[in-house]
Amino acid sequence: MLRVKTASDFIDNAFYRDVVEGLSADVKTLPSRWLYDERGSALFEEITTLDEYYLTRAETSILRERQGEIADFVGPDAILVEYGAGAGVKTELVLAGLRNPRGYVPIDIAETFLAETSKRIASRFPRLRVRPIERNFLDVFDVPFDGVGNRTGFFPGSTIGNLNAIEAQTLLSQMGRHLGDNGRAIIGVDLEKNIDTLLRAYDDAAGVTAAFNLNLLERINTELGSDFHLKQFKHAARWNDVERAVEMHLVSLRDQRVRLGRRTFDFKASETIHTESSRKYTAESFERIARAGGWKVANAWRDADGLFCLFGLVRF
Ligand code: AVJ
Repeated sequence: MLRVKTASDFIDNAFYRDVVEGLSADVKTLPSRWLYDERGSALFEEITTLDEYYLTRAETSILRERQGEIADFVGPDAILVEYGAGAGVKTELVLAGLRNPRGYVPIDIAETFLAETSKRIASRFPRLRVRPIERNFLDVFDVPFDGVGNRTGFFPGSTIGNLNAIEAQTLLSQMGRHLGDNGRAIIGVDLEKNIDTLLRAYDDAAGVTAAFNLNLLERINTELGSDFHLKQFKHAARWNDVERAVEMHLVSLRDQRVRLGRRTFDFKASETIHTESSRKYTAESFERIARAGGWKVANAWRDADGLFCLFGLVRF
């Protein structure tokens, strides 16, 4: 059946609602979480292997080099609660260092991904009780206590950088409730550094990050039936000095009109859609955020080049 899709086809579709709201605003934005469809997730995995994208390498090197110290910080018989289930080796590096870990609670909105992660971890650590929770970790929910053991929250990957100050504080407070008064947390944070290095990490020479960003328009075309001309937009990475964040934008290359069902969205030449902010912290600025969320910094583990930091937090 060939007909133009109308709002009623998508009225209860969260993606549709976010796209309409984001593109109707004076300053156009799209929430970064929609970057991660199947192709977007595959492109992000490719980004983590790029020379310019130092974050994953730096964080993994800290987890390897400080495995023993991190295990001491977490303590024996721990339950590890991960915010956003881990795809790679990071979770395994933490768990492998721990003495007698009791439980692993991955929290993620992506059902299949969560199931895969749970299965993989359970098979590598047969004595571990794995209890996945299918939620967006920004929602308010409980982590039911399940067996003994002090709890440690794990939030790697600089994902906290995608949250604004209020969201970060809200998540850290929620982690406090989940993890209890003896709870600990290990948070992966990308550090402020020279702007060229930061911008290169988000605008690589091979164009993988550009493809990752533009895939969002492709996704809107295929899933919502819009008519974005991908050639008429280009990827840009920009430093926002006030927010202390690298921003990804999609820049309109000319005046143009895009159709989405019966709606149209007008773009001026060089007008942008802001698709992601990756905030960068200093030890001081992160400490402030942590405090506001009810935590204090007990440890700060950096890689040899001082690019990235894993903060070990305890409750106030
Ligand atoms: C996975 C969200 C932390 O912000 O650095 C990589 C995503 N965006 N290149 C980041 C991303 C562009 C990444 N996070």
